[in-house]
Amino acid sequence: MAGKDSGNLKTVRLWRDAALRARKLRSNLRQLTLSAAGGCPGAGAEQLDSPDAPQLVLPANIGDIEVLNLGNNGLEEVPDGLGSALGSLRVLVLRRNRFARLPPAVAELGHHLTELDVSHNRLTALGAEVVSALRELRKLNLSHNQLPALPAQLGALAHLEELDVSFNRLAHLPDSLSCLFRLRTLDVDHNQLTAFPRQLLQLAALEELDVSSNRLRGLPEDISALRALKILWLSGAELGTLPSGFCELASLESLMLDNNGLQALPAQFSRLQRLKMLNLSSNLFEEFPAALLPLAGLEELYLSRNQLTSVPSLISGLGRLLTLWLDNNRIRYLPDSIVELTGLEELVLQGNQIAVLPDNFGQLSRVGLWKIKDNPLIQPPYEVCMKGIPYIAAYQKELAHSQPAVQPRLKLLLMGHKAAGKTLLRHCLTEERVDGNQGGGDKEKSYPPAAPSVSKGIEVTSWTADASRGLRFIVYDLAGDESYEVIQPFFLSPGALYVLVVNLATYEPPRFPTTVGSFLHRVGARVPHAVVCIVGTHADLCGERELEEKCLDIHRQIALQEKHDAEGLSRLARVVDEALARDFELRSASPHAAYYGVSDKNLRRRKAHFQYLLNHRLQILSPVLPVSCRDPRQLQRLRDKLLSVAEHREIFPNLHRVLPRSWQVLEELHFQPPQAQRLWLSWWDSARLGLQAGLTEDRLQSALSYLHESGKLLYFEDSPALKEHVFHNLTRLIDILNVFFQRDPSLLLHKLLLGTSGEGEGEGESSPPAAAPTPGQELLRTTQLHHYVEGFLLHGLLPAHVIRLLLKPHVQAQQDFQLLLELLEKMGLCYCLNKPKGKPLNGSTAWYKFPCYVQNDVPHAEAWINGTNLAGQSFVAEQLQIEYSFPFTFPPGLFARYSVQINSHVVHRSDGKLQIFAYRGKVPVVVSYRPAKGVLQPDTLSIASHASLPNIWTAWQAITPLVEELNVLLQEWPGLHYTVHILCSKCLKRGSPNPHAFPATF
Ligand SMILES: Nc1nc2c(ncn2[C@@H]2O[C@H](COP(=O)(O)OP(=O)(O)O)[C@@H](O)[C@H]2O)c(=O)[nH]1
Ligand SMILES: [Mg+2]
Repeated sequence: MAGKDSGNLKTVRLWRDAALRARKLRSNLRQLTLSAAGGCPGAGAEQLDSPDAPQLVLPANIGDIEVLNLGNNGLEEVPDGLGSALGSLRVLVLRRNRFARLPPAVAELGHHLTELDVSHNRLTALGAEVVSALRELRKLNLSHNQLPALPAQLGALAHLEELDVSFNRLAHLPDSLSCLFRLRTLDVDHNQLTAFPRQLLQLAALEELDVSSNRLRGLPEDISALRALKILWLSGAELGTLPSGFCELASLESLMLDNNGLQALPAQFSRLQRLKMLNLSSNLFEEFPAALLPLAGLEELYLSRNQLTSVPSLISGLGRLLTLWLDNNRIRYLPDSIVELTGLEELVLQGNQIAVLPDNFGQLSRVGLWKIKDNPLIQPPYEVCMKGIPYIAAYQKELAHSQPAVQPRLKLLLMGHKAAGKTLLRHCLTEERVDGNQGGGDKEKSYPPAAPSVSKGIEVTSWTADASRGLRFIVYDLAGDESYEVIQPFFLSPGALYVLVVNLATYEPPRFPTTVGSFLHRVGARVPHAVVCIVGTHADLCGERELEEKCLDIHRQIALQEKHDAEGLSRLARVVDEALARDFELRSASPHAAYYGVSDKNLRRRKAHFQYLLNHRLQILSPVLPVSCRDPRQLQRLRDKLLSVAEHREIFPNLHRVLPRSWQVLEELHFQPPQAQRLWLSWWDSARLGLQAGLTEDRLQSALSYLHESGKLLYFEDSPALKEHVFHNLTRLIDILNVFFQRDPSLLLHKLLLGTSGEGEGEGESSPPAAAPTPGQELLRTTQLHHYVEGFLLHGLLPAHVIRLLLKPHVQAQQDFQLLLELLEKMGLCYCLNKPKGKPLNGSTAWYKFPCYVQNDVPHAEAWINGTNLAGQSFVAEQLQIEYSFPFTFPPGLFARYSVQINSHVVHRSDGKLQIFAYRGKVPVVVSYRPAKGVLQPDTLSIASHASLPNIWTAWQAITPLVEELNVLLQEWPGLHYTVHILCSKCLKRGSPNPHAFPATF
């Protein structure tokens, strides 16, 4: 049975065992496999292009051969003399050739042939004489052909035990089929039947039947006649209902009923006591089918994509259950008894409405496949659930230890173009109310409280928006300047409220893409389902009419952009659908077909991703909210609006998440003086705070892990260099990041000069020596520093001691400084040029490279003097190139981050603004970013290498780790659409202007 969409491994295993058994039976036989001369296995495309069908010549003395495999040869005829030469043949395999009819020579083998495989050919008819000659046949495979009908003579093959006619064009089956008394297995799936064939009801020996993907529109009541049936596949058969006779199929073990518009099961369904696997996905069940509950032997149950709202507590009676899929329903809660299903290995709950998981959920410790995404979880909070069952167990244990606490906090992100009015808006919103009614003021402006800082850039503050309810916003003011592109994405996290700020005074319709559109794309790519509200500032500078028109225009263009994107995605999803409908064989017939050579499985995965993208659009709250920062009443209206959005339980379940009191206290302690001011805490410092919060050390890890996941602090439990430290002071960290991303040369120089002025008193071992400088020395130093600033802004290069000068106001201790550099590397913002792997530098100056600053268009060629330039080489050796293409939006800063991420894999690298030359061992690699040129040429990122053809494998090995690193980075952008292609250098050799792109499927 081919091409099943079930994801159920057990059944697959069953089939594999059966196949193995068949092969074992054959292994005692004398076998021969032949390939056509010149035919090269795997090069299917080329073979199909050649005009002449290949010819096979049979070797002499093959009279005693019992198994002959002529598969995969592009044959249209069998070799001459086949019938007479093979007097002992029992098994003939002709699959994957180009036969249009059964070769007449096959008839001559009829009296001894027991197995014939003609699948994956171009059969449009079976010769009646040939068929009736095959009277000894036990196994016949005709799948994946173009047969519109089967000859009546088929019914005369009295020994037939297995028949596969799937993936043809059959609208009827011959009546004579009812004579196949010995038939055990029948595949008729993916044909054009319009009703269940009644002939089959006579086949009392039938154990396995697949009638999927036919428009049966119902089953006969007397289907109960098929008493021996163990495996029945009825996927996508438009059944609508099941007759009660269905429940008499008492031998059934595996049953596929997905995608049939079923709303209920017959009451007697519980008679199917032997059922082990049941797939009811993609139906219309609104209630959990109660008739399942007595099926105590059930091991796998699939109920994905229905409309269930609850799960009965009696589900615990299904004590043998290993696999339970309930994703994409409307389930609001799970019964407490679900934790009794301790044998569960797969539990899939994604895409429901579950807010609270039952107590003792952590008991389900065998669950290895766990999916819970897209649920409004508050207890345990989303961040805990996402990390897996052990983390849930730790949370629930902790909650049992200490009281639950609700902590209404919400991250609010202010985004928008430079000078949109974000910072003033933040000040006005968070300052005590101008009308004076709300005296008292907010003492906790800065979160966590910290020394006032001079730097501007990204800023984070705390705003107690509703003191009576303790509701607090953590406000991130994301600088609009392009230089912050690399770090901005770090702050875009799920569950935040996004406020996109637009300056209405300067807004003009043509500016929509840069001031609104691109920001929405960015947020959508990072947080697909984010809640965005649009605030228009500078309302006081606009006339009433102007205000209205501009707000309306923004509104209209957002709708247009959304429509355009959704249509684009739907179009792409349709291409996948069409490719899927065409079937793998046809898809592989021409390299110009869409999704050439891509497997059905990968196509379905791709389709699921499109579906996900289409279902998870940004939630943009309309209308545009105009505000003047000079008008207290308008500001108050905006405050009220933001509060009402935040408190909307459906939109922000996060706000109501339940925490163990100890975790909450731990968090608060981290942000209290004196530790609040420090840049980081050691694990031991944190552990001491933990004890104060009532957490013993063994329980600290899960608490810190939660605080990290929810963005309260940074704690890298998996980094050897950082795991002993807790970075709790985000304000200071962000100030430090800002230092690197303000690209203003005079400001940088100013900071460096400030840094040097206090030199000598610190413990700066690597800094140049400094006595009291003379004016001449002063000048020299200034020139030198100027030089460093230039180098930084041009090449992104800085030596460690100059970085120290820059950070002087923020970081004093050498230890802090080292740690900070580790952190910057971990975040993927810079890499050390000359640090030997795993060893400290021997006294020499470490140089750091910040790829986002590299300005030179082409990499410097120094690194390539010993090597060879790829561009000049591509015609000599085979070029291997993988290209990622981003039709909607390219993640800002991705190239720079990627550039850091690959550093551990390459040597002798040389960086340009858009290109990196490097070596992997001795093999050259090139990474190139090509920004979009209009709509027709999207952004692309490619990874290339080359080698001579016999060694092409070395090129593959060279680029594979780089491809993997990119895939890891791209996982940070779940809402992003991109395609991956392997480019064929042969096209270039043949003089084609563009290489052909084959879809890559990893
Ligand atoms: N008249 C007026 N000026 C505003 C308003 N909002 C911001 N501004 C001014 O616009 C300029 C840019 O604002 P700023 O908050 O720094 O923008 P940011 O770059 O988005 O943070 C500043 O001079 C603000 O004073 C407003 O509503 N009305
Ligand atoms: Mg600002």
